[in-house]
Amino acid sequence: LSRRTRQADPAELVDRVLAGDRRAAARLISMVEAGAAQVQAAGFGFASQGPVLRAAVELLAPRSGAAAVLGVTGAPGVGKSTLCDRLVAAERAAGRTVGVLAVDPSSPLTGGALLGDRVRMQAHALDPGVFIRSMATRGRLGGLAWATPQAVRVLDAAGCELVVVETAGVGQTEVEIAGQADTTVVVLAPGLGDAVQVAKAGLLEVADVLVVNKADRDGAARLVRDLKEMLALGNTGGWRVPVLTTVAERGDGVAELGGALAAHRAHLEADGRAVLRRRRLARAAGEVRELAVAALRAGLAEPAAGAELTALAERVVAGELGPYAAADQLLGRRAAAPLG
Ligand SMILES: Nc1nc2c(ncn2[C@@H]2O[C@H](COP(=O)(O)OP(=O)(O)OP(=O)(O)O)[C@@H](O)[C@H]2O)c(=O)[nH]1
Ligand SMILES: [Mg+2]
Repeated sequence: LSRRTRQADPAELVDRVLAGDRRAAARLISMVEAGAAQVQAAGFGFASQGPVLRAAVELLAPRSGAAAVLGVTGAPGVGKSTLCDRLVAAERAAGRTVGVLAVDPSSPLTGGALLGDRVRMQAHALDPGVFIRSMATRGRLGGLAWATPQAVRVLDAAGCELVVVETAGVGQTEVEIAGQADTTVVVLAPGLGDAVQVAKAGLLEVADVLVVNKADRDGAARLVRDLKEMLALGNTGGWRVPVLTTVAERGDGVAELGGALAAHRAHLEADGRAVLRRRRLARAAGEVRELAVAALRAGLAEPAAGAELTALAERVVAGELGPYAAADQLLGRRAAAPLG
């Protein structure tokens, strides 16, 4: 009981994370998850874990940034987790430490996948070189954008050489998160959405590698052809997006995928340095923006702000003030409340 209720000491927690202590990393990610839930809740205010999380992330920030971040995204059920599991095995065989963050596994579309991820990745459960974490951000996606970069930072600081972020779904938030990885793999499967849907969702633009998984099913060749045609229309820049086929369940094509990922990494470290820099900036900018927006919302949810809002609303109703001017006043007086 005392372990659970004791307020953590951020400096001690950070020391343990930096030493690669999995339980400390898990605890910090739980705090991120709890924070995300509060970000999503209407009228949230940061509860007891806020200050600890804030202090810990600030201490971790200068000690992170070494990890390669791989985004794996695509429609629910295409086989992302199965593929990640295979990639983790390959990375481990090469002696590298890996962290896997499966985000939004509890969305209504994929219900139950949380358990599925655990089962699928169980092969690595006892491997100290692998850290697998499903991060539930129930319901709305607001918390996802807030939580993901911070959770990546924790795994990075904990010494994971590769951090894999799996996001299920093809909504704007998932696409944005995927686009903030160093390398993004977009996974498709026959019968689970076509190339046009992927293009419409903006996934072609963020894809560095396209994978048609479940190539044991009918329609894979067609999907590959469609994707290649679409890529031919828009393929510019120094990197040619490969379209690979895999049967993740059997491990077919996974070595080729590993080769493509290594090639993209090499590209980012040579001609693509500007791309890597841009993506890391996008990741940091997203992190900062989400914290700022959350702080602003927290400030507006305070009772004092509520009273001021009521007073302003009365003047709007009375015709004395326009709604824009009222909003300006509400914001102007209220520098965002510091988070935590
Ligand atoms: N036929 C076939 N089935 C596969 C293949 N790869 C994965 N599957 C199956 O497809 C189902 C979904 O696989 P997951 O790896 O959970 O897919 P996911 O994309 O992670 O799913 P969500 O996280 O729910 O979006 C599972 O039943 C897998 O066993 C494949 O190459 N061929
Ligand atoms: Mg999955």
